[in-house]
Amino acid sequence: MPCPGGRPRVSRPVARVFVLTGAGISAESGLGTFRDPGGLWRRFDPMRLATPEAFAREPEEVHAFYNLRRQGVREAAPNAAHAALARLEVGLAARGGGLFLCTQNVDDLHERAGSRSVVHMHGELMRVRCTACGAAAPWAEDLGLDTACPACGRRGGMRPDVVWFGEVPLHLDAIGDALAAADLFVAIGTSGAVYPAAGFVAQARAAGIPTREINLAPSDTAGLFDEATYGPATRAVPDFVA
Ligand code: BJW
Repeated sequence: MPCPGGRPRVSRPVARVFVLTGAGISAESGLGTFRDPGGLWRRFDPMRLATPEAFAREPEEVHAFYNLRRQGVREAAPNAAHAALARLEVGLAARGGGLFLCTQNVDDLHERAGSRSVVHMHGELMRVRCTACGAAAPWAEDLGLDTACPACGRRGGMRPDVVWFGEVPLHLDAIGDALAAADLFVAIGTSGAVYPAAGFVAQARAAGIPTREINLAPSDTAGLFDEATYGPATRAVPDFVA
């Protein structure tokens, strides 16, 4: 198959594509990013809302923040960039290859655009987890101190099933294996400010895997990419997939 997105640095067929997405891919669906002007972490202190310590100290404040975010996700619709990645998954599979779609986003817009396999390394806003028994379950409604765990019945310990600062991201073994086996690494709409995801491009480079950035503007790690396209995701991602 032709190489999506231009000439690879190492000449070999592109069959296994590793795509890392960030908040920028959902920006044109109306979901705010974190670090752009007006972004969530410009308006709210992440240390007061997105750490386990913050949840232990001020659970009601944390619930209110995530209830608002959940409402935003419910009201948002996937955009042309999400749809293009769903098409890429089908196209690569038809050619005997595969897409490993790893998202830092906690929204469900990739799934609603038709992507069948999505790895949420920072968890999912539309799921809850019980801090008492560990059970996790789908949850699209508001969450509060009075919410009972569907598994153990305990109240007061339900939290959004997302990964906060200081917590270990999810699925790191599968992500590491997929990255090592990839023929192309593509980062879309992520600032490269948060680790370990920000380190994936360096890992890919060290393994000789060609790398491409698609973003509105150069990210913090832009210098590590072989190729880049700068523009809105709804235009740049469909162009890359075509
Ligand atoms: C567009 C666009 C358009 C706009 N089209 N593009 C020093 C001090 C303290 C901690 C650390 C430290 N150094 C490292 C750490 C660890 C820490 C970290 O990285 N901190 C940094 C801030 C320095 N990391 C962690 O704590 C992680 N855990 C960890 O490291 O565990 C240890 C461990 C690791 C591995 C193995 C074993 C142990 C956990 C990080 C959890 C991050 N959680 C959040 C919140 C999730 C829940 C929620 O949503 O509320 O995840 S923070 C937030 O940032 C969210 C995102 O997934 C993540 C990344 O943000 P993203 O997606 O890049 O968004 P932005 O806003 O930053 O960028 C948007 C981009 O889009 C921009 O570039 C725009 O240009 C672009 N864009 N519009 C295309 N239309």
